[in-house]
Formats: sequence, C-alpha cells, structure tokens
Amino acid sequence: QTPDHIYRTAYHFQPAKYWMNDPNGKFLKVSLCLVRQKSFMKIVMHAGPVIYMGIYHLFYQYNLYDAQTSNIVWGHSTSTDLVNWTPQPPALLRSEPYDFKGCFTGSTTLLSGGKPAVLYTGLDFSGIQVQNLAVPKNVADPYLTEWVKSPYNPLIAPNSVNKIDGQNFRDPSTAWLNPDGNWRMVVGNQQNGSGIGLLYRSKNFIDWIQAENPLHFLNNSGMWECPDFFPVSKISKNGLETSTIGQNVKHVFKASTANTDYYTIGTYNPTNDIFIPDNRSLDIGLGFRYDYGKFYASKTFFDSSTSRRILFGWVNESVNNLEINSMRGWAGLQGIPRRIWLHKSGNQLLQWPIVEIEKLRMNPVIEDTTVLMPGSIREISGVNATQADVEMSFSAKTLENAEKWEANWNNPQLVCSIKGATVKGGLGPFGLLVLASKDMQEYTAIFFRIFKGDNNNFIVLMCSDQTRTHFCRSSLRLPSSDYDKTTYGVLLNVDPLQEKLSLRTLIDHSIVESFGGEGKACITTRVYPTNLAVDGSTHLYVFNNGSQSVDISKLTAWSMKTAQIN
Ligand code: DQQ
Repeated sequence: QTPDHIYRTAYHFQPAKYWMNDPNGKFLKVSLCLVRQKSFMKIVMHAGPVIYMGIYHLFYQYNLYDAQTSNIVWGHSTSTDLVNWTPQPPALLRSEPYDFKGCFTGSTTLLSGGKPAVLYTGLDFSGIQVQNLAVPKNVADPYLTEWVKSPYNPLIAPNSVNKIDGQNFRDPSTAWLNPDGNWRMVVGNQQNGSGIGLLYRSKNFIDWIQAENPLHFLNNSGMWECPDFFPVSKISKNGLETSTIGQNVKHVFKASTANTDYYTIGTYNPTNDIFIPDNRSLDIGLGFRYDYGKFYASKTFFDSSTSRRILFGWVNESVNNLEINSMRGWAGLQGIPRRIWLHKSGNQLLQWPIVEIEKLRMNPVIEDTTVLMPGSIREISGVNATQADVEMSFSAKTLENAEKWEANWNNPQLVCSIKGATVKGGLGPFGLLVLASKDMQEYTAIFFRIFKGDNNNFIVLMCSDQTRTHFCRSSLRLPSSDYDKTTYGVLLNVDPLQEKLSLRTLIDHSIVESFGGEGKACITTRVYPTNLAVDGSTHLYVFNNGSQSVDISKLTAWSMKTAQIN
C-alpha cells in the first residue's frame, strides 16, 4: 500500500490494481431467457439441479501490468446488484494478429435467444484498428468466464476499397435488430476532422456490410469514439430494449470526443436508416453532455430485469503527472451507474444514481428547513464525510439580489472559474463544501449562483470548484501542480421562481459526483485532499457566500457503507 491508498474508493467500481478506462461490452444481464434456449435446456437437464441467477457483467479496458494506458485487454467483473462486484478472469486477451497490440473498446449484444456476442476493436500487429467478434465458450456458465474469438476475425478491416483510416476506426456499438431482419451497428470514425458514426448491416453477425451513408456525422467535430445509439420512451421513465422502435420512441446518439460525452436526441427511421437530430444546435460537440466534469467513453445497456436503461462512464484520474498513477499502482474509476430516461419536455435526458446504491446508506442526518444567512458556513456533523451521500434543496424568498448575467458570458465553466466559491455574490454562491479540512485550507465546493438574464428571466449556474483541493500539500511528496484542478460548470435548466434547486452529491474519497436539478445536469470530479490521511479530519459543510439568505428545505446526509468491489 502506498500513502495514496486513502484515495481508493469505497463504493465506486475499480479493479484491485493497475489501469482501467472505458466500460466495455455493456453490462449485460444474462437473464433466465437463456434457459429457454433449447440447447441450453439440454445442458441444464444434464447438469442436474443448478440455481441460475441473473448476473450483471462489467467489461472494461484494462492493463494487466501497470497503471498506465498500454497493453489493453478486457477486464471483467460480475455482480448481482450493480453495487458489489466479483473479479473474473480477463474476458479478452491480446492473442491474435488482429488484436496483437490491444483489445480496444466494444459492446455486447444479446442475440436472438439471449446468447451474448461481443464486437470489439482489435489493434492489429501493425497498429491498424479492425473489428472483431467473440462469443462465450459456454453459454451455460452464468459468469461467462471464457470467451472464444471468431475464426472469421477480423470481420471488418480498413482496405483500399472502403478507404477507411485505420487509425480512426473503432468502438463498435451494441447492435440492434431492425424489422427487415438485419442487425445494425455503428463504428466510430473520423474523416478530415469530421466525426462519423459509420453504419453497418449484417444478417448473421459475421458478414458486415457498410451502409452507403453513416448513421450520423458532423463536420469539424473530431474523432467520435465509443458511439452509443439507443431508444428512449417519450411517455415513460422505463428503458427500452435496444431494438425497440415505434411511435412513442425517440433515439439518442452519443459520441465521445475531446474528453467529453455528448448526446443528441432525434428520430430514427429503421427503413432507410436515417437519424435526424431534433435540434441541430444541440448536436454532438454543441449540445448536452452526460456530465460537465470528468466522465468519458460511457455506454448504456438495457436492464431487462428492471426495465431500466443504465449508463456507466469512465472517470479518469485528475493528474497532470502520469507518474502519480504508477506510484499509486492504480488508476481510473467507473462512475456510479446511472439510470437515464427522457425528460418530459423531450429535449434532454435525466440521470440519477441507480436505486441499489441506496442500500449502502446508513445513519441519516436530517435537517429540516433552515436558513443559511449571508456569509455563513455550517457543519453537517455525524456523517462519515469521506464516503457519503447528500440530498438537499435550496430556495430563496426573493431573487432581487441576483447579479446580472453578462452578455459575453457564453462559457459557464469559465464563469464558474472566475466566480469561484470564495467570490462573494448576490444570490449565491451557496451549496456544499465536501472533503473539507476543519481549518478550511482544503475543500471542494459544489454550488449554485443565480443570475438575472436580459428578459426578466433567471439563470442558474451550477459549479464544482476544485481550486482549494490539494491546497496544502506539504505532507505529500508531489507538488500541487501535478494535479488538474479545473473548475467545472453548467447552466441548469431550472426556473428558480417556480422550482427548488436540488442537489445530490455522492462523495467517495477521491471522487465527487453531483446531480443538479433532479438529474438535469451532472458534474463529476476527482480530488485528492490531504485531510483524508488522518481519520476524522474530513468534514462536510453547507455554505452561503452570497449577500442574501437562502433556505435549505430539507437536507439528508448518509454515511455510506463500503461495498465489496473486486
Ligand atoms: N479508449 C479505447 C478506445 C477508445 C478510447 C482504448 C476511448 O477503443 O476509442 O482503450 O477512451
């Protein structure tokens, strides 16, 4: 153990050691529908009495040798509740000419009959990106511990006919089955600076034919990694199986580009394979993000056992000096799985930590309505401030003191960094100080500020300010400049005249995940405060640095139990 083991998390997924990045292959739940398969029935009957449980599988990009991003294979863990995870042997190792340099990102699809199949990118012996298939060796094994690569690999490779750039051709999506009986899937690509989701069709999951037109593309939007394409219901919070089409369905296209996961909502016509975003100004690179902090290469899956669509995303370390990762011997987390669904406006998605995580909550500290006076700070005591879950909402009796939103402020993140938690305002900043030292030398501030717009409207800014984290590094070896302390921010689509401002924050040693406006905007950050080194020296506060008081209408903070993870 290094001194930095204090930054390992208690309930966020991470491998026991070394490097992890993208969640892969989805997190499929092999449900009992497998049992209905004829060949499988045979095995079951011959095997005598066996209890088959639904198992969640998490595959992820993993380095077996150290905490740097190289030698990438597919790590694998399983779970029955998405909270506690058991390590399994790596699912895919670099073994063939077509994946000799890496088993890169891919996705899992449940084929007809429930049999899983994995499509993944191989970095071949010469460093070219090709698309491959793998299937479980034994579908009777609910843990899917062994995978067999297809003898037909590589299924798709760049060549002189398709003229695909072999350095920018990766991350096959989960496939969906259209009424014409053909599978579709998308591969991330870039041509001349334009991001592209190349579309492929297949009858047998082996022979894939490139469609004439991509499913989606956008000029000058950079390489699109890890594309995800899935249906959402217009009328229900329930998730939809990936092949669902119909009147009450919208489609979401997500791409990862420039360290950011963007999504756009639109209409998909399965007959001609045309996807049209509802609002071009909210396309990839322009519009909504899953998260306005650190969250990348994410992927959703449909959990048929609970009718939810669930999102996992990779949360990298916030270090400028990669030596820190090697020194610690580990790097990378997965965010808490989030349920996602379409907001009733149809304009955006909502996200919320999966309900299962609530079983880790204990010893709630509840505060009913209280006033937070201007310039005040108050401790929420009785909570284990290193691993906690906090839910609260704020309201203001009047919005008179709101400052003016300047016309040239077009980057909320920048406004958050100019107007950090210590900068006194009119209405706000107010919010939480987490992972804080008693002397206030260190803390991460998650807060709101309310501004007056030009049209008698109000603008709500949500920020996560890390500038005070690792403030006092004297006891540690590395200088503060080795850590990335970017302040993050987003405009929250909430009308403070009509609604309360809600905030939920999950705190877990070196990760802080915040959900504003009941899941309208999320900000995830990584922080490494020194106060964690001494038991009991980490604190949690609410604060108001505005010139007007605000009300907290109900606050509940729970200490979180430690989950059993790998
Ligand atoms: N990570 C994988 C790639 C993907 C990238 C390699 C995104 O397949 O494009 O580990 O983080």
